[in-house]
Formats: sequence, structure tokens, C-alpha cells
Amino acid sequence: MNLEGLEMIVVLVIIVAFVKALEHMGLLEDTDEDKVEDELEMTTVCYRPEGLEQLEAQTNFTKKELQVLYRGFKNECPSGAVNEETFKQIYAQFFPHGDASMYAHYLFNAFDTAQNGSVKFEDFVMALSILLRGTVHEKLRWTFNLYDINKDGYINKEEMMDIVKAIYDMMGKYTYPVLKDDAPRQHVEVFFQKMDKNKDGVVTLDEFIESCQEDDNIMRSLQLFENVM
Ligand SMILES: *[C@@H]1O[C@H](CO)[C@@H](O)[C@H](O)[C@H]1NC(C)=O
Ligand SMILES: *[C@@H]1O[C@H](CO)[C@@H](O)[C@H](O)[C@H]1NC(C)=O
Ligand SMILES: [Ca+2]
Ligand SMILES: [Ca+2]
Repeated sequence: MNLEGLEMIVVLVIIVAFVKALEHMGLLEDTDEDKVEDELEMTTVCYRPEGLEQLEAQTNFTKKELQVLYRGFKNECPSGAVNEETFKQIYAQFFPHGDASMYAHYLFNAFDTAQNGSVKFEDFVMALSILLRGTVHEKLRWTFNLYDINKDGYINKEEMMDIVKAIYDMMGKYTYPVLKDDAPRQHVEVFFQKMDKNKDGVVTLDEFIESCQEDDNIMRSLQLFENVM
């Protein structure tokens, strides 16, 4: 596998994980509409989602899609909110040969916009709407936010190194045995050569969006999101 291929993994992993998570949540199965409706009505004990109408207006999902998503979400997290541990468990199931805990941690932080350790159904659906149905600009901004671990508006080399290492750990040594020990650092260097236009050592949102839009592979992989649902 060459570095060009690895470049793609960074973007693609999110997609793969999403499709898997959605399948896992039963999203791609047939559901009984009336039953979902009933369950929504009854969910008063622990948690009630904000009006579906409101979410329908805020996201690019139909009411039907939101009902199905809610059902999957509730199966996975009966309390109505996901925590980091849930993310880790879901990812561990899909990357059994590696250690997905760090990647799940970074991904969870990107969903946890309030940064308080819990992701509610509304937050989850908003992020999903951006990733599946948002504009290219919105998808790239979301991805930038995932890589900007300390949320200071810049991606520095340490952050990119942490993300790349987390992806390598998640894939596991057996999946990519040809990778050498310095592969993560090489990958980070290639990433910065491409993205850090003004060579000041950090990648800004503008640099990130501009560079991604110049890259056919990245643009094509973003489009894959659109066919998930
Ligand atoms: C986290 O913040 C959200 C939004 O401010 C809030 O609704 C939720 O209850 C908070 N969760 C925790 C565990 O504090
Ligand atoms: C919904 O889609 C439109 C058009 O692609 C986009 O402008 C908007 O930001 C999207 N909203 C969300 C929440 O995904
Ligand atoms: Ca940063
Ligand atoms: Ca720069």
C-alpha cells in the first residue's frame, strides 16, 4: 500500500464506520412504522426527543427516516444518550483485529459538541445529517473538527500524528502488515505537504477545504456518504 492509498484511509474510515454503525443499529432493516410511532409516544420515562417536526426542519432527514434512526439509537442506548464507552464498544465489534479505542475517542469528541461526555439523539442526528446530506463544505468542516483535537482552529502535526496512529491501531497490524514503523510519520508529512499551503506548520480550515477540493479521491470518497441512506 502506498502513501496515496493511506491518504484515503483517513477519510474513508469514517464512512466505513458509519455504514457499519448504521447497519448495526438496524437502520437498513425493515421496520414496522406503527410500532416506531408507538415507541416514540411511550418514551417518556427516561428521555423524550425534541419534537420530530423540529428535527425534520433542522436536518435533511424525512420524518420516516428520523423515526427509524430513533429506533436504532434507542436500541443501542436505551437511556437516550450515547457516551464514549458505547462508541468504543461499537467500534471494537467492527475492528476486532485492532484497538479502536483511541479513534472512537476522537470521533466521540467530534459528536460531543457540548464537550460534556454525552451525545443526545438530536446531536447524533445533526452530525449524521451533515455527513450524509450536507454540502461538501459542511462535510469537510466536520472532518476538520474531528482532526482538530484541541479545537483551537488549527490542525498541527501532533494532532494529525495522533489521528493517524489511532487509525493504524484500529486497522490492526495484521490488516496492513507491509506498513513500517515510520509509516504514520511519513503519512503526516505527506498530509502537511499537501494541506499546509503557506508552510507555517499548521493547517487551517481554509487550507483544509481548499486542498481537499483539489483532490479527486477525497471528493469521490465524500460522495460515498450520500448513498448510505
Ligand atoms: C450535555 O450538554 C447538553 C447540551 O447542553 C445537555 O442537554 C446534556 O444534558 C448535558 N449532559 C450531561 C451529561 O451533562
Ligand atoms: C441540508 O442540505 C442543504 C443542501 O445540500 C444544505 O445547505 C444544508 O446545510 C443541509 N443541512 C444539514 C443540517 O445537513
Ligand atoms: Ca488544534
Ligand atoms: Ca498553514
